[in-house]
Amino acid sequence: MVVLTKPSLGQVSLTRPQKPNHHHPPGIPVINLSEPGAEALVVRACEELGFFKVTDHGIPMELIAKLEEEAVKFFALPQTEKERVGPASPFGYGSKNIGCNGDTGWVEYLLMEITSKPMSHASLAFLTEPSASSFRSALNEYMSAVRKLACVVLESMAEGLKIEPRNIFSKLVMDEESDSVLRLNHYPPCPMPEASEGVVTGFGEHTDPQIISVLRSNDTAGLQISLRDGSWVSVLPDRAAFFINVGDSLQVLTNGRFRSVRHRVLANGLKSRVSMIYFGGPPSGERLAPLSLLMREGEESHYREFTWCEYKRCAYKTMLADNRLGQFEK
Ligand code: GA4
Repeated sequence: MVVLTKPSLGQVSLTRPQKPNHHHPPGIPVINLSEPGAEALVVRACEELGFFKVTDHGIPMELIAKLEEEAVKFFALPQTEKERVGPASPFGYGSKNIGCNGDTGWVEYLLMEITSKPMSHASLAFLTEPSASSFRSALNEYMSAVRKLACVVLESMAEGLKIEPRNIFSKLVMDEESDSVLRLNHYPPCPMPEASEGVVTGFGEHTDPQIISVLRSNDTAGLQISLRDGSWVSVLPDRAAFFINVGDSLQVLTNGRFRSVRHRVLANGLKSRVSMIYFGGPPSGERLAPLSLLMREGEESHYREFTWCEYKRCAYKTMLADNRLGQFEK
């Protein structure tokens, strides 16, 4: 049996508890992608929330469970073993510190770069060790399945928006050079200090910089999304489903029609939460600007053109909660 020593809260920041929301919280759209008319629901969800849940995604549960099991095994290793992976700057293992500008959370994680070459070539040397071969194969299988799912979703967005070609968005994440990331997060059960009023930040509020994020978690709650009025809605966990986030780059490509959703994760007092997220980004040199196909007559671009590489460079200088797109608004 593995016994984990109780982690200490240290300098992890607290999340201000919000006043109870008296009106009924709106539901999160649940979309079955193979259902007729799914495209229109996808577009509506991207416009209103920038977030929805996908069922009937076709990714076998075994493949998902295998990666979860490997992640749980990894996070149960002694701290010194985990740190051998190397710090997440930007790819590697991180604990409590997020990014490099002072953000902290009640979380530990592995960040991995996705390259067109199988994992052997990727950033984390430990994955090439023979003992890591089952972890590596679970990651590779999961990554290619989830990337395909991201494509199906991006193609249904294009279809719902009635723009062609159908792969106008998906080609950006399918490109050999696409700059995508896989993140495994572990939120250990958190000893709740009294001052926290039961609310400790697992991962602080932010929007994702990429085009699309595809998230899957175990059965532990914690994820919340923010509505336009600034209130937070808790997302019921569903280990069999995937959750889709619109990222900043897709907000730009649609000239603000799709909303890059602010979200955060609160720590749980009792159970640990494990999540795995694929962030689909464009190739480094890709120029991002609103698609002219989507512009109505007389509509002006809300953003100045920039390359993905330029956006990332700026993003890594910001703190999680910052409004990163603000710097690129016209
Ligand atoms: C948010 C989305 C992804 O998790 C991530 C994060 C990245 C990191 O954890 O290193 C960033 C964050 C994310 C946005 C602003 C910068 C960069 C931490 C941070 C403060 C991997 C990403 O691409 O951007």
